[in-house]
Amino acid sequence: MKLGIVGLPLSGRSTVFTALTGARGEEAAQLKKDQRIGTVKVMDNRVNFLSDMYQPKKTTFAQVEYLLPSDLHTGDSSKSENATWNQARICDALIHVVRNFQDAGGMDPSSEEDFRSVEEEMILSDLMVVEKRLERLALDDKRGRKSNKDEIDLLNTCKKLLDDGKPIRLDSELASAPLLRGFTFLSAKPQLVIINNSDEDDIMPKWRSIPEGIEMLVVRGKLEMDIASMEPEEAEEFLAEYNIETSALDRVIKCSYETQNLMSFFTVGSDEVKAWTIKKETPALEAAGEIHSDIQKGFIRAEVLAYPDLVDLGSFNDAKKAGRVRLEGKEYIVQDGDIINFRFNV
Ligand SMILES: Nc1nc2c(ncn2[C@@H]2O[C@H](COP(=O)(O)OP(=O)(O)OP(=O)(O)O)[C@@H](O)[C@H]2O)c(=O)[nH]1
Ligand SMILES: [Mg+2]
Repeated sequence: MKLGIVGLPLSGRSTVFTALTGARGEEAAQLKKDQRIGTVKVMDNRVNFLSDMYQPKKTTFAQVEYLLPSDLHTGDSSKSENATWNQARICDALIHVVRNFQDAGGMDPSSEEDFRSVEEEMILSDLMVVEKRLERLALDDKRGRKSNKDEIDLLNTCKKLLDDGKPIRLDSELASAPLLRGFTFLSAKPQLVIINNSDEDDIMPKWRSIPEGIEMLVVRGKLEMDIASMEPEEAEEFLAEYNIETSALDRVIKCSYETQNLMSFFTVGSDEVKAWTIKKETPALEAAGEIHSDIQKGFIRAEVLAYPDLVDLGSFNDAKKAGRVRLEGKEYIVQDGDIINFRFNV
């Protein structure tokens, strides 16, 4: 899962990026020239439990990749804006950081206006893409080249929404239409808004209207960044002192799974215990393809055990004896926490 961190200048994007990647980051956040990427393990007690049980050579947690697009200074401000957005376009979802602390000049925050201005920028950027494509298709049409009527219809539906100043994600069918996937619309992406509060403040600001189709989290970015750089004992003290039950890192990951409708299933064995991330409502055949295309092609059956049943019965074999291990076919909808052994032939 790739999450792009966006927001206005000086909203605290770098601070939040460090808070999210600092503590549990693989070799801390790798610093790249144009974009900054940090990979973080998704902590999951179920994986720890399975790893204790199977004692595998390798334990693999799910991973989240954070990407902090950098402002590319091309000299032309509209071009550099585009270059920044183009980095965000390749992400599965966006984390939108909004300033809710007094800035260096003592200016009070205006979080709702800030949020809307970035939202508007994304909508305009998508509208430009739509219009350009529609023009192109009209030209093709004039030259007698047949264009895809469905694509034109979908693009016109997008245009209508965007012209009204609305993001594409409000229409979930449109947002997930396979024909539109290639356009990587910014306003179609799931969005998690991080309200970046000052250290002493953990209250959600009052907005005149709550935007539809997004999740919002209050995070004390600077505080969490400081905590992320501490040794565990010191961090614990701070978490207690500031009354933080769950770190921003864990809250953001949990929320990201929710906004994108994601869940995990597990594969187990003496070689590896591994968590896999898939969309909810994924059939077994597709889940198999996540692991390897050969397993998908040669799919026979999925041997499935629900995680709580394994915990209940103590071992896979005992669960089998108790009749809790099911044999499921291609169409079976994989459930969160399923432990799956795919049977296949190549
Ligand atoms: N009080 C307070 N200050 C913060 C917080 N988050 C960031 N800042 C300060 O705000 C300034 C900007 O933070 P950055 O994280 O660099 O913001 P940015 O969006 O990456 O900024 P640019 O990349 O420079 O556009 C810095 O001086 C931070 O120390 C916060 O939660 N509380
Ligand atoms: Mg920055």
